[in-house]
Amino acid sequence: MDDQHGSRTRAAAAGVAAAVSGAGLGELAAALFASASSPFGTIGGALIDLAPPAVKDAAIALFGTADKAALLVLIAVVLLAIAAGAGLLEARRPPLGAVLAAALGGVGLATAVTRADATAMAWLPSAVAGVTAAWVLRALVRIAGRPRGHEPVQGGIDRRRFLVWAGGATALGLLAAAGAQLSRAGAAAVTVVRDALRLPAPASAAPAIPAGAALDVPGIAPLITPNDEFYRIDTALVVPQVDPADWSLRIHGLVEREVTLTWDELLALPLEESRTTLACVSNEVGGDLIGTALWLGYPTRELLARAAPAADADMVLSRSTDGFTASTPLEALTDGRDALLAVGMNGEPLPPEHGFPVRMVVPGLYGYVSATKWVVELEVTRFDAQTAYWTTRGWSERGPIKLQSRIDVPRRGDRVEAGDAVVAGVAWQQHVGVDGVEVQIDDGAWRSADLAPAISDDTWVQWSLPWTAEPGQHVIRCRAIGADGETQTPDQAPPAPDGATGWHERTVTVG
Ligand SMILES: Nc1nc2c(c(=O)[nH]1)N[C@H]1C(S)=C(S)[C@@H](COP(=O)(O)O)O[C@H]1N2
Ligand SMILES: [Mo]
Repeated sequence: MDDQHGSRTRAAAAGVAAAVSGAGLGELAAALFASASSPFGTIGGALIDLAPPAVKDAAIALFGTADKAALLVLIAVVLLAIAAGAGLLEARRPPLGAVLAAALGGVGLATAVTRADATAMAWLPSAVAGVTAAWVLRALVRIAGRPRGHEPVQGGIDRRRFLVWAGGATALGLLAAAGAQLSRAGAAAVTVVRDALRLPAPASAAPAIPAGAALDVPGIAPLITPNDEFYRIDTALVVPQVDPADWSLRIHGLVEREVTLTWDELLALPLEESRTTLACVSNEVGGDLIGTALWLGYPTRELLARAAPAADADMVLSRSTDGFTASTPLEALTDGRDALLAVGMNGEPLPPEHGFPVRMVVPGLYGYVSATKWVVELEVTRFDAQTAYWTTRGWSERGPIKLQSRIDVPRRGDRVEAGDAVVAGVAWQQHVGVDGVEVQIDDGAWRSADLAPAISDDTWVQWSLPWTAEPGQHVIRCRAIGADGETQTPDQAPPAPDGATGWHERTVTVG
């Protein structure tokens, strides 16, 4: 019994060692020859694309912007479980385990070559990973000896020999993965290029922020969100590395003239600056998937005018280098709002994870239908002809931002002292604007909060209200009034399919 147990453990260990060596060598091959086609990254990316929308929404809700780290861990756990299973299978029915390992490599290979950003060598890393894993698995299981039927193996197994080989294969894999990491860091040429970049001064600077727009209330979200605090949402497991020297934007489809724009051509254009609040459709009521930045870029309206869209076009499908797409109403890109092909964020080139070198920013629309990062293509088309990434996964094809408000202060879990206190937060409905915010404490009357001057209708606005806090538990809720007269609805809706609604409520204890 013990022996059989031992041989099973060895078979599973052989599977894990084979997987680690295959994955490690595959990652090294990717780092050296095809950086976008890391087996881990492609299989993970495929899992993200295949995962039911509900799973993705749950991941975002559970882990927020840490969803990537959580996903990487999950993929690693799943792959290790499959690897252990392949080891057991190989011990029982050789060469089925090795075939399974090779097949996984095959899946990685197929995914890698069909991804939007595939290069000529995209097949190589997964092929290396699959062949290595299959070969190592066969060799290790042979060394481990295999149980015949249900008979325990009698003697003959050199445990030390197995340990040495399995350990060696694992160490080799880990070393290769470390080498891949080093080589990636060295090849982070794009980061070096970005660090050395000086963006041109804007031809048209953003107006000054009105005095008093930023309230002096500790704990309120800063009016302008620093880049390193800006929420990040995308489907890219590995941040795409786009060298501006290789970047170009192609505008095509229902246009009179196709237009291609290079990085140097883009920077030579008169760039404009504007402040816009970006918001994610997955943001729950009270959530923090929202932020405001100073963007620098070229107006999409000017750009599209060069291409001259056909009269029957009503949508622009923007495409990222990694294949993500967003469907934006043509009107929103041409109607005069500050819709930008952006290169700068808060005075710096876009950070890599926010779309370096070029992304879209469109006031008034959720990010998933407008804010394509690492953008390389604008296809002028029609809503009835094309669908975007999230639309095929159950989200609405259009995503105008809904009227919302949020309580920032008191923060959750804050101890509020009895006496003079303050309630404060932000409210937004980009490109419509906010006219007021009302606050209700417990079942009291709705009171108008003090609204700070807005930067523009395209940004969130801060609000505050003095409050004489009496000891005990209190429920604070807020609602915004839009510049079009609409009062924020109390009806609760989840983020899917077109944005959450409802009032933000916070329970606080005073005293
Ligand atoms: N290439 C690419 N661009 C993308 C996405 C993506 O998954 N891939 N996600 C969009 C979504 S859903 C949002 S909310 C915004 C978020 O932009 P940020 O990460 O810079 O805050 O990017 C948009 N642009
Ligand atoms: Mo989003």
